[in-house]
Amino acid sequence: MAFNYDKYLRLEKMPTLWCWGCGDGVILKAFIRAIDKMGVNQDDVCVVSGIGCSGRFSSYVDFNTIHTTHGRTVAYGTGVKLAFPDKLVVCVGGDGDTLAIGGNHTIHSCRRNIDMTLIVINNFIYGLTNSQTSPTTPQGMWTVSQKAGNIDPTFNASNLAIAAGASFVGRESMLDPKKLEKIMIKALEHKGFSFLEVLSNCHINLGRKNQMQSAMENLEWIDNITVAKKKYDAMSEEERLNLLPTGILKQDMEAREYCEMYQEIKDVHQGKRSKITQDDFAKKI
Ligand SMILES: Cc1ncc(C[n+]2csc(CCOP(=O)(O)OP(=O)(O)O)c2C)c(N)n1
Repeated sequence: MAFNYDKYLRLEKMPTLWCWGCGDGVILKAFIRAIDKMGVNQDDVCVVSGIGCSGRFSSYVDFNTIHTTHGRTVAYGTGVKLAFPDKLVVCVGGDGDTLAIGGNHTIHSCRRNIDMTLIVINNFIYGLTNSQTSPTTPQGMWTVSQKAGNIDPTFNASNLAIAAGASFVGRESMLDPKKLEKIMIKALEHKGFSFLEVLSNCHINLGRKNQMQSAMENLEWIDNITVAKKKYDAMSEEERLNLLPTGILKQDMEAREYCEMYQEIKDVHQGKRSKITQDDFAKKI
């Protein structure tokens, strides 16, 4: 039987505002399939997205949703999760949304290890606003804000999340929807903060202005800069240059989850337990 996407979509919002061939649609489908496979009730999911093409994500899905301000996805997501720890909270944003204006929120969410997922749709550019440089734009590429070529050093989003303490970090591209669906399930099921970077195309506002005239050429470029982690690990430093490993890059099952610690704070104030001390965190010091 054909998969019933309609069950999860706000059909009155269709067609989407995304350009023909945009990877955002592939990512949305993988997400819906992942939720369906996990068997989570739609009312138990909250999708929070910010501003940008990727920010439209929450408008199209029939879950609890918040379409919030630019860069504040994880701040809103944190509020929802603390108020409703039983809900599956999923934040979605672009590379600009989550790493530029929202960069501070992203690194502190990684640090706190609150049990929610952040899907960063990395299309290497500010798509919606027509091609400004983002923190992940490769150096040398044309952008509307750096027409002579981008000179800003590039963030490796997943490495940033690892360094900031996210307990799950994964990267996939939208080239293989099945692989994407699988890693999404892993990220969504992970207890703690899961950071999932999904590489995607923006052939309209990145590709065709950078010698990739078609969606296919933009996809080929993504294919050329990605390599499975296992292969990547076996490569020399020189071979790894400009390549991004895909797959699960980090998973720490031991890190303490924030909502559980927050409950302990509540217990202290309600006289149910003694104050939290450094000894409670002995393992982490
Ligand atoms: C406070 C604020 N600053 C700037 C903007 C303008 N703005 C809207 S979307 C966007 C960037 C979008 O890029 P990205 O987050 O990478 O998402 P994409 O559109 O590529 O999916 C910007 C700068 C805004 N809406 N609000």
